[in-house]
Amino acid sequence: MKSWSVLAALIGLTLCSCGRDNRPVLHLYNWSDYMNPEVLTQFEQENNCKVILDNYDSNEAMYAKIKAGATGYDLIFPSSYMVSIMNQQGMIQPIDHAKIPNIKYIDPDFLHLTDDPEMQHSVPYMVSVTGLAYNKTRVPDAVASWDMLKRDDLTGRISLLDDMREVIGAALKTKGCSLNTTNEQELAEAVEIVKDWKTRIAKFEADEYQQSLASEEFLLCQGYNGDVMQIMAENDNIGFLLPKEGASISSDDMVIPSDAKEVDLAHKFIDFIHRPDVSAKNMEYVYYYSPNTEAVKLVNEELRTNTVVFLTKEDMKRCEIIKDLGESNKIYAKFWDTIKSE
Ligand code: SPD
Repeated sequence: MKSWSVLAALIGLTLCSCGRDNRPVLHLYNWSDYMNPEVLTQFEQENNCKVILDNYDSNEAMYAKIKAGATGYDLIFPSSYMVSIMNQQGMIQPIDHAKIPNIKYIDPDFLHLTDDPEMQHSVPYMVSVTGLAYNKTRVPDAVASWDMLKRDDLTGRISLLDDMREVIGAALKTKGCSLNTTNEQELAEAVEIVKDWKTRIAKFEADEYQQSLASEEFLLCQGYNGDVMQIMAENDNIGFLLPKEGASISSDDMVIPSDAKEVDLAHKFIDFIHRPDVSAKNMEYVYYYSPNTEAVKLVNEELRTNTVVFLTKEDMKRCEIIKDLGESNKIYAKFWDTIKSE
């Protein structure tokens, strides 16, 4: 009997010590398909910590969750206009540059595009542009225009992003307007355009359109360049078009929430992600551009010459960055509700 209880105690002790993990945990909240998992593992190994990653599919969804009281995140990746909103509402904390030596690699030419050029409370992560993904065989006559969304022959095989600024912004571009307009007449006209597009779409979708494109369920999708490039890398039949009327460009930035627990580790992560070798490895996996002057020299030739990811100067001229519109943000939200509810 005695030897059995000793054995049981030993097993219990072993299980207990195996199950214990005293490493600090870094909680990330990022867009889906936006991070190389190997890079996360490498950070865990180099810093003897654990990383937990949660995903969201729009700035507004992330903001609503945090506003509703979700806590526990140490690093979030909102687009620049959302960084501005979160900063004004005291939701994020200052960035300590002394803890991020690799911040010197951030391209200064790029910083003018963000809402926080001094990087006081955010550090750029990746850049995305929004265009149209399409199936080359099934839509061989596709053209680079938002008017593709008016094609009746594609009814039921189209998706639009579930993202108010992206969708209303695209409609504004078709009218030759800024995607940051606060003119209610222009916005009302854009809303009518979106309502017309809505009659042909299968759904508003920001998370699973890649799979639906690959399976040919959807033939035309509004999507982010890197997301589409991830499919194109494995499927020659998918193409990406940057509409001639203009498109949005977004800087998705890293911010530390005010209530973050692992503030030092979050700074370490920002520094790590901008270490040129790590940044290059991340870019090669996600197919998005990171404004890191040294990393862009390290990415493989195939990526560096890829004009879906590394836009040409001509394409860049057609892009406009989404801005925080202050009180007028509410007008977009009101119009978006009308679009979604009808
Ligand atoms: N997989 C999604 C990557 C996010 C790209 N940026 C989104 C910008 C929204 N304005």
